[in-house]
Amino acid sequence: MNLPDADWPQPAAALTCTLAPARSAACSAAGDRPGTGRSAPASAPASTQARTPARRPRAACHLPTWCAALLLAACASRAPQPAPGPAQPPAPAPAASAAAPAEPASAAAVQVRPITARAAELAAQTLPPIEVALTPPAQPGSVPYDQRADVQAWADAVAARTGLPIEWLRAALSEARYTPGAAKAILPAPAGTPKNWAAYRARFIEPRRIRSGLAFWQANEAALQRAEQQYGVPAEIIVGIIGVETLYGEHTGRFRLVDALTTLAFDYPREAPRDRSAFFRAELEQFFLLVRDIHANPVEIQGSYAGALGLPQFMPSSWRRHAVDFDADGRVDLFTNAADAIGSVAHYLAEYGWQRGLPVRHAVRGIDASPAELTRLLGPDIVPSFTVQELQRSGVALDAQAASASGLLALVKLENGTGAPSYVAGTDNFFVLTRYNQSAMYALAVTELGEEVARQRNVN
Ligand SMILES: [Ca+2]
Repeated sequence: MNLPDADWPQPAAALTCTLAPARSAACSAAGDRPGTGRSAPASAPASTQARTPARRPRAACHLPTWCAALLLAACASRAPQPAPGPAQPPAPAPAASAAAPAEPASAAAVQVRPITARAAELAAQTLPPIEVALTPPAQPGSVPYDQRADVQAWADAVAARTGLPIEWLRAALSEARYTPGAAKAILPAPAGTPKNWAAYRARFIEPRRIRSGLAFWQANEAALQRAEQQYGVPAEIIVGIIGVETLYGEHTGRFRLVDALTTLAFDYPREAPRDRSAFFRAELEQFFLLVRDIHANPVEIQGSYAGALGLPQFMPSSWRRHAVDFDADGRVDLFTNAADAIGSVAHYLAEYGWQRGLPVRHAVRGIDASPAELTRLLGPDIVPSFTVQELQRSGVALDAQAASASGLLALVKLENGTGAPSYVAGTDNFFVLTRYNQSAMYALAVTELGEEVARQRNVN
């Protein structure tokens, strides 16, 4: 989503900062820049530490011509705003945080229900990624990105589509470094690695995260309450999401976004089972538009290996599309502003069809179904497809609360390694949670973390 006009800087004063490389004091405008004042998480895993390569001297911001070009471009885009770029991409989750890697999407070949229709509608509003014939060097990183023909062609197309000055794009790409850690982290777990809900749950529903959740809730009670009133999303769901994503801002990622996204956009690992580089090229485009929107320096923004940002780990497209200025201070800041993060999470879920008052899931007390029947029930995966009565007739015993449920349910299976699997009956709101991170385990973990924080909050 585009920021309102009020978020644009006054002419000249702050514009040049958008172009300034990190160490180019000549063009570093004074003023606040979201993303730069955020405290670096001290306890981030070593594997996520950002590289800080020596940078070549750059002439970028000492060139008044293209500094002026951006000024013109920015002014031109005040009214009307430039055409919105692609927003939420269709397949990948917006919050692919290092803390909670997404599970692969499961096939759900069932009829499209209203809730999924809304998700599809949002996806259909996106612009397709700009396609280029990739010509990566044999050794990733051996040729600077700004000197690669494929990257140059992409930058030209982005400039033409968005109005971003080509000189600025080239300068930013000249700063981008191939990041092996991002290329490695994006790979799925080795084939044959059993999923384990119990282990996954234990990572997130644990004393430290619960304590932080209690403190976060206490400190942000008013914003959480307002978000619940405005968007219908319970405080505990928002608390669960921000807790699982970043431990309430402690682990927001230490990859330079321009490095991680450029790496995945143009040097997506060849050994990956699926090439998602087009998705990351779209996100890189959105990232450059975002730093323009928030007047940030592209080389100073840090996030996850997959390009997720801030307290809620929004991808750049999600930030631009769904983030809100929830404390009405005139700018959207998901890096340091908890109220903006809270409102943005709630707005995101509301946009994807969150239903006020609908539980996330019902407990499955037991299943007495033939293997064939169980396979049929699991076919739609996370997509709510069965009435309560249908599930009960098929031998699925649900909790008493489910008897009064009117919507459709999904029988969701969670593997427990070599142990017996767990099952829950997911509602439309369970499905909405998977629009944040396409993983049933993720949806259940945020739900249970939030519930546990709420329970302890009521006890204490
Ligand atoms: Ca704000």
